[in-house]
Amino acid sequence: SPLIQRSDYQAPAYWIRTADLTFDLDGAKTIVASKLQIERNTDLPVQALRLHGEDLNLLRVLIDGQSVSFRHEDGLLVLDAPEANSFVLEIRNTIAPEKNTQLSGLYASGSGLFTQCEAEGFRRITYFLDRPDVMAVYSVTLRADKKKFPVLLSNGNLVEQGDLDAGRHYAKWSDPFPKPSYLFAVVAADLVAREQWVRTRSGKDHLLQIFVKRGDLEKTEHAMNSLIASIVWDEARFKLPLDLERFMIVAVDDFNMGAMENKGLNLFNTKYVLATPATATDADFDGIESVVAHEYFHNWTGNRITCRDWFQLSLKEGLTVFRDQEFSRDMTGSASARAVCRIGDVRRLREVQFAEDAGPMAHPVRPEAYQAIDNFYTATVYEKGAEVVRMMHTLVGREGFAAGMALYFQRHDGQAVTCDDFAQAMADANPSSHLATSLDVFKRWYAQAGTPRLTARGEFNAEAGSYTLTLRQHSTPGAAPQLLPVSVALFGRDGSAQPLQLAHESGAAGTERVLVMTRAEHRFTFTGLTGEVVPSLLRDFSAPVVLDDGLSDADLLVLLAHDTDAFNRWEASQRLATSRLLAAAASSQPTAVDAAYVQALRSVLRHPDLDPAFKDLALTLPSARFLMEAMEGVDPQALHAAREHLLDQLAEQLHEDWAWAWTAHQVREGYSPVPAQSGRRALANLALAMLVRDARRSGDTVWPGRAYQRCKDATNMTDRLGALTALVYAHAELAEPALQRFHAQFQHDPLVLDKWFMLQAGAPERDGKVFARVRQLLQHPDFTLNNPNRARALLFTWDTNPAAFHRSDAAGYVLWAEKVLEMDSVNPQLASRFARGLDRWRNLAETYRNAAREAISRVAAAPKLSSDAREIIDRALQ
Ligand code: B3K
Ligand code: ZN
Repeated sequence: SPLIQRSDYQAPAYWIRTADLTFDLDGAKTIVASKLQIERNTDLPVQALRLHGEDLNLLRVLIDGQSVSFRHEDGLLVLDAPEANSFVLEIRNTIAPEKNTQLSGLYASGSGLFTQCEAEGFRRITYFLDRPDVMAVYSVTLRADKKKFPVLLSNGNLVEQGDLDAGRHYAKWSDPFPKPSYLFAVVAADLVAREQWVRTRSGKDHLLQIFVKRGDLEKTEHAMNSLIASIVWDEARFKLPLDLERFMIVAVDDFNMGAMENKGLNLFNTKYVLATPATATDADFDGIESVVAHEYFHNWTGNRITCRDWFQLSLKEGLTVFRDQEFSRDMTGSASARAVCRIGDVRRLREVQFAEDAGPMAHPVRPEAYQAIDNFYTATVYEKGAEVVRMMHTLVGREGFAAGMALYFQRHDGQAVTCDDFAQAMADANPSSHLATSLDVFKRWYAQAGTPRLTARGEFNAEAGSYTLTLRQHSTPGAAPQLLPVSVALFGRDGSAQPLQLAHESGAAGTERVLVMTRAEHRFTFTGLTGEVVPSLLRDFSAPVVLDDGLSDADLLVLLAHDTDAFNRWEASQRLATSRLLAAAASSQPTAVDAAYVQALRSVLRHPDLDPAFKDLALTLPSARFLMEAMEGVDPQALHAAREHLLDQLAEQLHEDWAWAWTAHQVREGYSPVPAQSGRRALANLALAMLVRDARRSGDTVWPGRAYQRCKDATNMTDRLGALTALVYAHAELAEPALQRFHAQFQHDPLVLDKWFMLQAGAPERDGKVFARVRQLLQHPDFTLNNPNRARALLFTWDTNPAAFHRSDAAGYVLWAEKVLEMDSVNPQLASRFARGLDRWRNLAETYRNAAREAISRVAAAPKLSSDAREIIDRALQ
């Protein structure tokens, strides 16, 4: 397919004002009748009416009641321009939901029918101007067999329902808000709902409903609480109220992503709705809270104001991720738990987005061109996009940001707009901020791909009592300097925070401030210092860059012990680990870990005041995925061996400390997924994993026995899975019986079974056992490529598990190529995601690189490849 360019944007030649749709729903064949009120866009010359349509069976086309001639051109239905500027177009077509394995458009999942229209799924339902700047008011009539499909839902308000002949029934829905087609949704299924009425500040009552399969109702409490909390938060923080009489969430088993913000009718992957303490982990509870919030927040940022075109995707996604991150932080209720959220977000950003930005799929937050838009729902658009919004927040402050949001809604409510419009509103509401005064420099964040590098070097002048910090940014080749907010503090060697008085300034100095870079190089001189200092830069990760601050181990140990910014304190632990791991991976001898580092980790673990969740993060080594980005010509096996060896040493040398940590962090209260409990569980489970690992060396049977016992009698999934993980990751003998028990116990719960697959596919490789297990699991009766969650649990976990995937015998790549092709014939969106497991092949050591190239070329040579997969594969080889 051709490349779509951002610069080619043109307003639509026609507007669709209203869409009156009637569905005769049936899994094998659904009849769609569409009646559209259309107006010609008189700003443009008269031209043919071109409608998108894909996999449709067209029955008839009428304009103002008269049949007209039409033709098909490059997947478009083309009608000669009607004479009238305003007319009614009627179309009748059929579709086959049960054959729709792509899960885009109307498809079957279990015994129900569901839709997914973003980005371009509506055209798989009926012919339409399927682009986000065409916004219509929809009324929808659904007719179906009442027994099979007792629940019939669409966007907006239910206006009528009743029975029809032959065991059929109908429901009429009407949505007063004009919306783009990607926000359209229909559900026809046998479901039950948890319901709750809420009153917003204006005194209006609203009905909230969460629809799930019979039997799942008791698993929806957390989702409902998260929804209510989101409503309250958005009204309090941004004065954005719920504007709908009815807000529905529907859970579906087969879903390509997490969830979808259809107006008033969100569709959710069951993974982000269903949770009980017995079946979901602390992380699952957090995931539900953040995805429910994310989709709810889209109701304003995405739905009330939407995107003009798909290049602007980050307008709604970056902003909405920022909003859900802020929500999750606010929900934690403590400063240290907020920092833990931030660390988690940055960890994902650096593992996934930085890698993306360094590979063949690198693109700006606002991409310039695409072949398949579904390939651009990326970590860059979402997570880096959220960092861009966060930097705006840092530059204008909390109040200023709220003012910018208010101006954005005042200007653009009800419109389809661009990233520029958002940045402009933020700047105009804060005219004296750096954002406004350097808006063009700031906006390079939208236009330039790649992760900037920031080097920082400091010089202390004892005579003058001053410290000069030189900051220099290195953009990727061809890119211009970007605006970087650099949050900074200085610590004395004794760990005391120093005043930050710039040379030309007077007045009281604080101990933390944000330096703003708008050029390649800046120099800042701080005065009034009495001794050497250690700089703490990019606090709370104030800009998404790679920092080279040249700090020594001694400096990092000061920060690890004393930094008042929890993020940088954690970062010090990661930096100490990273330098050791990279050195070990590069050396051919096993490297003995140094006592100073072990002692520093012990101090963190035993620290009387630090939060257990923080300790868990600080004592967790950087992932191999993260480390691979810090190297060139990566040998994944050598890196894995180095990481395993360091873990073994930490398990041994901190044995007593781990044993203490396990005992000291048991949670005795009844289960609740709150940070005060989840942090203790996380640390206890890390300790258990280290103790079971160390048993492999010592021959101890007590800790594996304890872990096995915990697998049996744990009262919540976090602890059960934690214990099982300890056994499986250590390749303990008891892992097998524990896995079997777990399977027997949860075989009827698909979401728990996903964890069972994931755990085995994600285990640290040892003697090829994990890879062999993955092959075996592909044949397991519970495995299927048709369910995206299951495919992801096994295959995506495996192709991001470095040592189980990057094998020196290339067998991993051979399997990868086979599965890309197999998946592509079922579900192209899923296949193209999976295909990205080899994105960074050029960064591998030569033997891996050659084998990877061969596997990618094999996929490229396949006679039939979807445009989704084609784009990924072509870019990989470019
Ligand atoms: N907007 C949807 C993502 C749609 C993905 C289409 N391939 C979910 C979200 O970001 O909220
Ligand atoms: Zn979103």
